[in-house]
Amino acid sequence: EDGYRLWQRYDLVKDAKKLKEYQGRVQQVVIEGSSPTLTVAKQELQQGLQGLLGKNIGNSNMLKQANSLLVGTPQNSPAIAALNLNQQLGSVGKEGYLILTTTVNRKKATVIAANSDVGALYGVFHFLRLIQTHQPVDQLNISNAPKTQHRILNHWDNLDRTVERGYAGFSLWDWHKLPDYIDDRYLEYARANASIGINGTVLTNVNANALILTKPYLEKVKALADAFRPYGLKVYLTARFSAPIEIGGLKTADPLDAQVQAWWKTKAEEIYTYIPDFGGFLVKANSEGQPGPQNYKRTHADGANMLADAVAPKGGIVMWRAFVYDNEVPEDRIKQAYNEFKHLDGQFRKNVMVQVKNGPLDFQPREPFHPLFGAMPQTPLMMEFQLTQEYLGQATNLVYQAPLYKEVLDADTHAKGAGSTVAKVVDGTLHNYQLTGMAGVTNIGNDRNWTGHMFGQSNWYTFGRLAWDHTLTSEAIADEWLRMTFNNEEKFVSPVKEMMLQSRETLVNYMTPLGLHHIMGWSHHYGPGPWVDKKHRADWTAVYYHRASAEGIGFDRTASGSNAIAQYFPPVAQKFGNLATCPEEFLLWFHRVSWDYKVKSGRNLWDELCHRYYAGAEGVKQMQQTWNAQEANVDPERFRHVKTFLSIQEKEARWWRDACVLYFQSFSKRPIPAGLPKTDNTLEYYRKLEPKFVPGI
Ligand code: BDP
Repeated sequence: EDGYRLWQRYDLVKDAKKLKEYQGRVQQVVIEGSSPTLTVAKQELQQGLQGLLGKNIGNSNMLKQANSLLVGTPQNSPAIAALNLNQQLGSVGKEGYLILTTTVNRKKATVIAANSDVGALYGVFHFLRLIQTHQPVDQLNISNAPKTQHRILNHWDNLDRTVERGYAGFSLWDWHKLPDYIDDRYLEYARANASIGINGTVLTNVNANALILTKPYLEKVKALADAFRPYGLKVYLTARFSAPIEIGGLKTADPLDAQVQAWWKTKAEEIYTYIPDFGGFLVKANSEGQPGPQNYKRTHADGANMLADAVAPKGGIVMWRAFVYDNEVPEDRIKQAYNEFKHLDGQFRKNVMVQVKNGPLDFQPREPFHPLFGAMPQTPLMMEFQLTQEYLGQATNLVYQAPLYKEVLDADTHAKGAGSTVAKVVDGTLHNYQLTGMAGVTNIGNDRNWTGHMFGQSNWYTFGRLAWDHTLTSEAIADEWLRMTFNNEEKFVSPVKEMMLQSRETLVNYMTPLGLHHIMGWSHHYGPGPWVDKKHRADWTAVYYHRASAEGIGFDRTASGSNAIAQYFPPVAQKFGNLATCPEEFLLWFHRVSWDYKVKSGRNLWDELCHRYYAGAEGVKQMQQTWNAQEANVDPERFRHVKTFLSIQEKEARWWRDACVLYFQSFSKRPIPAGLPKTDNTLEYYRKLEPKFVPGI
């Protein structure tokens, strides 16, 4: 039990009554057509049903008996075509599916029907999930389709197999052995993604290496693309903007230069000879030292459009990232993306999406939503979430991120009045985007359990589920994941789900309560570093963001300060900009307040800050208690793994608490409120403790 099987475990249904019911319902699998994707669907059903139902379910290409499971499309299955599902199928699109309890040839049957083979495969995974989570399957009338088109993992994987901000071992892609050796793991990876509806993967780091675009590497990429294709998983690459110079021998990478444009066109054509369904490019340009169009005094639109034109003939897309900041340190870094992109609205080609991080800074434990959402009605904006926990304790901290993602997706931009949620921007319904998507910077590596922390798997799972359907609740996703990954016993699921749901708020409390941000260790971003100052860029320090002094703490982003709030639509700007209405979780993000400022609890700010830090550390102790009480309900291996990691997390939470409380106390000059225990060590001790190196940078 090392976690390798993820949520795809298919162990025998333990509840005898349910087992009987399921066995009765599925006596035969009928798949009439044949294609690589349908073969995968067949194998999945065989493996899944054999495991879950404890018996070999026969396969047939003809429906002969009652209680069959009929899978396919009207094109490849005469039996499905005869059901006349056209109207219902018309509403589920290319990748959606129907799961229906019905009669076929006067025999009771369950039908999984779709418009494409991959739609049928998604339906198969849904059906298996119903059994895995002990749902009834005798009266099904399911119609399901994804809410975003491009549901894409972003691997920040380097060609030497190190992973930027990766905490789960090395890259899955074994470039050295590719293209000849196809590791089973590639197939397991594709299968896991298909099971949650992920349909694309960017193989390489956004801090890109042009070598990936050379012939030997394209041959390797082709091998991966071929392995993933049956699972509906398309391959994308990152494009280094200066590639025409580095591997093309040109003197410039100016996007308006005809030779440069021709180079990219030829390069794209070459890529499509290897990978006919190549998805397109993801680009980080003019950010953190990466080359880009601004090197030639061109705009992001110029750069994106050049690449878009190169991939357009074959249906490729360009995902151009809005995570930009240049060498000039601005008065407020979080304003830059909006300033650089908003005025370009309408200037991008139709096959470009601008990929925007969930918040305007950088994947902090909590940020308000990015003000670009809602501000670019003519440019499809793609959401970028980070699954890898760069700023969230990395691989040792248990943080279920669904509440973070949901908080952003459900936030109201007011772009077109109340109810203009970020989710509606991203799914295209608000501005009628023709392209839609969500990206997740993965937490996957070659660790046996894939994600380093066993519970990191839940964030991969969540990303897929939310990219498919952002209306799912954090609770529902946790429930599914726990049942599939561990077991269906209420005494396990209910307390552990509660623990997951609390975990993100607990982490915010012990790291960055009340809207604090970017106060972690220098460069590696691990552990507390509120004292970090005097680096070569002020906006890479902590003091730039918290601005603590004897008077108070926080970053004034209202009109009296950087006025970043003006980037939001007026109702949002008013809410955030007014101390009385600003949600407390964003207090120090938007406001600079005195230590004596009274918060909602009735405490002054200093006391509240201390209480939050202590509550966070206490919260981890509660997580430990919850987990320890589950010893009898979990296999010893995974029990021990999580238990050990929680004890690391407990130490780290105290480390954060003490370091931050002591550091901020050196400004507030106030005592730690009565009743709270003493810190474990001195501020000096914690300052020295800050690690100089941790892996995964
Ligand atoms: C930051 C990471 C850095 C990435 C950058 C990005 O610290 O390693 O390259 O984001 O998103 O969070 O490009």
